[in-house]
Amino acid sequence: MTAAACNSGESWQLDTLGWDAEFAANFRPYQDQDLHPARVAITHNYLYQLYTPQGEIMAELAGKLRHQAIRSDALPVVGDWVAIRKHSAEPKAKIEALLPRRSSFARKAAGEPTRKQLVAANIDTVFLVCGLDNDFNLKRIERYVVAIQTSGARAVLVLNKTDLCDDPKIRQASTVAVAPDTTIHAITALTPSGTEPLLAHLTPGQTCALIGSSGVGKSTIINQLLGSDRQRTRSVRSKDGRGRHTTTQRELIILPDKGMLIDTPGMRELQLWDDATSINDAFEDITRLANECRFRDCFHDQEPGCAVRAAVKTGQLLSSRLNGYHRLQREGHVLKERQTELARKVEHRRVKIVHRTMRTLRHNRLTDEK
Ligand SMILES: Nc1nc2c(ncn2[C@@H]2O[C@H](COP(=O)(O)OP(=O)(O)OP(=O)(O)O)[C@@H](O)[C@H]2O)c(=O)[nH]1
Ligand SMILES: [Mg+2]
Ligand SMILES: [Zn+2]
Repeated sequence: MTAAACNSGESWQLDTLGWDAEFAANFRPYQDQDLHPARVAITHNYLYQLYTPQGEIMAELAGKLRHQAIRSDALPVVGDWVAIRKHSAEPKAKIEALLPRRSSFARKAAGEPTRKQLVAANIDTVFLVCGLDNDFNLKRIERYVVAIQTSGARAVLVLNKTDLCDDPKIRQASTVAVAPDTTIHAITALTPSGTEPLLAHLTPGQTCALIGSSGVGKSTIINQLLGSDRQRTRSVRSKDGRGRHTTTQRELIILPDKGMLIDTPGMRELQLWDDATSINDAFEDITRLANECRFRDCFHDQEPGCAVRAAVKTGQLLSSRLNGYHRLQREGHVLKERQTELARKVEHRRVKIVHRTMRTLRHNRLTDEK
């Protein structure tokens, strides 16, 4: 083991790393194979930095997992639990298996709208960090909250930089309409007391990821909660207030006695991955009202007997909320159509290759027979 241990001399109890009865039950078959559990802290191109009760170690994928790597969700991501084999003679451990995920956060891969990219796994809470300066955007907040709820994690909205905003209370109130049932904190990360309200969401064994645009203060918040300048931070650009993409890798950070935080690089644009079902989950208020619509497949648009539009009329439901629902529904449909089109193209190409191979084989056989 000592040979596999890397830089940090620290070691952690499994439950400090978030291990519980459910993960233990899923791990049982691997225990019999003399494998050990570990949690992914950082991934670097098929090389993984792991937290284990024996300390921090480096690991690579075993052949079996490498072969599954064409399926993007078969690869470990930050926050994943894995089963490893370690030989004291080897500098690196081998990741033999990936444990089932409790939650996972996906987005459409940058520049490739039809490919899903997993961002992190086994997250309990996501701090969605938004700046109360130029970054503030209600539509984006609504979209992110849906994506977080879809992932299986709890969303907490953090409106940062209250010191740069004249009316943080008004802005906070306006976010309630697009993110009902979500805890919202308006804070400043510049002082330790500013980030104190966030501590309520951090408990030992719990994992909390911070996401949001570049420059909103994710790493500053983490440093403040840690009480040390562990993460690099950089001022926003003076000409437009945008961030400089300072954090470049996702990383699981242990806060002694307070759980774990995942710092992430600022995302330019997070786009929804999931289908209409998850949108319905995120718009539970509308789904509940929809039970009373005359038609089961009501779009809450022009249909007669629509209980959702009736609720907008009486003021029970905000019309902006229904508009948001319609917008996200449309987006979900567009994505689905694109995915179907891509699947059709892939199948078409496969059939063509099969035909061509058969033709070549037949041709070769005929030439041989001559
Ligand atoms: N005025 C003010 N500035 C803040 C606050 N929080 C963070 N900042 C500043 O905002 C800048 C960007 O902060 P970072 O923590 O690097 O932002 P980030 O979200 O980690 O950005 P990326 O790593 O690029 O995604 C830094 O100069 C911070 O000092 C705040 O509450 N008020
Ligand atoms: Mg950062
Ligand atoms: Zn309806």
